[in-house]
Amino acid sequence: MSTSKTSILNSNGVKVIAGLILAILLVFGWQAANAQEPLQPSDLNAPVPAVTSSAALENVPADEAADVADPDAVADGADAYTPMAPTAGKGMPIEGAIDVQDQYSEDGRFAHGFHIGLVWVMAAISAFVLALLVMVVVKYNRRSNPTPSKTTHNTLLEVVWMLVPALILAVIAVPSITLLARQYETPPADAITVKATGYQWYWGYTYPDNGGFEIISNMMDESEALANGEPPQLAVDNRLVLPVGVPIRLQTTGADVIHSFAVPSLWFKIDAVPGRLNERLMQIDEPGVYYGQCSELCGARHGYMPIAIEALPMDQWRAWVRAQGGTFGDEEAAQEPAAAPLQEPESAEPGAPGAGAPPTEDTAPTV
Ligand SMILES: [Cu+2]
Repeated sequence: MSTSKTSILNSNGVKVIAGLILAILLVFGWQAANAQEPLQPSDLNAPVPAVTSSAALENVPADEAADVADPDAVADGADAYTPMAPTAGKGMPIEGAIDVQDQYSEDGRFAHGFHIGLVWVMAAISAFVLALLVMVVVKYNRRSNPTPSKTTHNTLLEVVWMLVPALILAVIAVPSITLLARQYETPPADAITVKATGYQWYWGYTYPDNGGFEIISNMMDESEALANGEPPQLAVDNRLVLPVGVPIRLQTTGADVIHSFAVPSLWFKIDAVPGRLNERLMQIDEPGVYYGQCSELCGARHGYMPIAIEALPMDQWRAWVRAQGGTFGDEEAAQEPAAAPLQEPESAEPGAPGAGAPPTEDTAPTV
């Protein structure tokens, strides 16, 4: 009786394992197919943004809007700045997406590539182990292999299964430690400093290099966000406006409790801790709107203090700073009256019309 029970278990076991393999392959295949598909604007839950209050930006794809906007138009006047319309699927989560968000910083692209590579390594190892498992189940079950071998050791095999995983880990360690080091890279001395302060429950952005003005950023109402063509619960009333293509020293601190400043599409996350100033280098590749959220449980409205970064070309960013009443260190220096060039007085030339009479015995200095 026990024999028949075992053989039933065996044949059922094979079926169960075959079913599992099929299921895993299907899930993997579906994920791989999805990962390859380019993100479509229609994938996005939020409506495609078309509403802006600026005539210049209307009917222009948002990724071109920054180029089309006339820099002179925003050069002076506090009311000239118009918040950029976000691009669907850029810098924001997409419904149904399974990969990390598309990256718009150098570190982000490096990390994304590493992530994809790791997924393939994991998939290969999983498939290999699964294949071994299936082989054992099929080849060495009681029916196909009634008299099992009594082998207990195999030196070569044991060395190989120690060395190969160790080598794989050593290879993975190289990009892994590189990424870690890149994330801790100190901003260069000429980086633009911006400080993000976490409050319960909103963000404040200070520009110490530009006169120290502060922008207070609160979450936008859902209806207002949707009317603006922005993703609800991510849109804010006042964005953190930053220049593209230059290093930014982003400092964080907490005014009350620990918050965390995180923007997935820029591969950026750093805690904002009361009594402590953290800083990290941020560099944004291209103009756009990039959304993030507080990523440290900080109280009742933790989920309602989103981050929205608007990255602008340098001249437009400078115009925005001026519109906020900000200043620039280099401009203050330029406004100082130029000092007259130093030159020898005319009288220094012997025999020149302005030169005095040469010293005589009476006028010559005595030692
Ligand atoms: Cu928070």
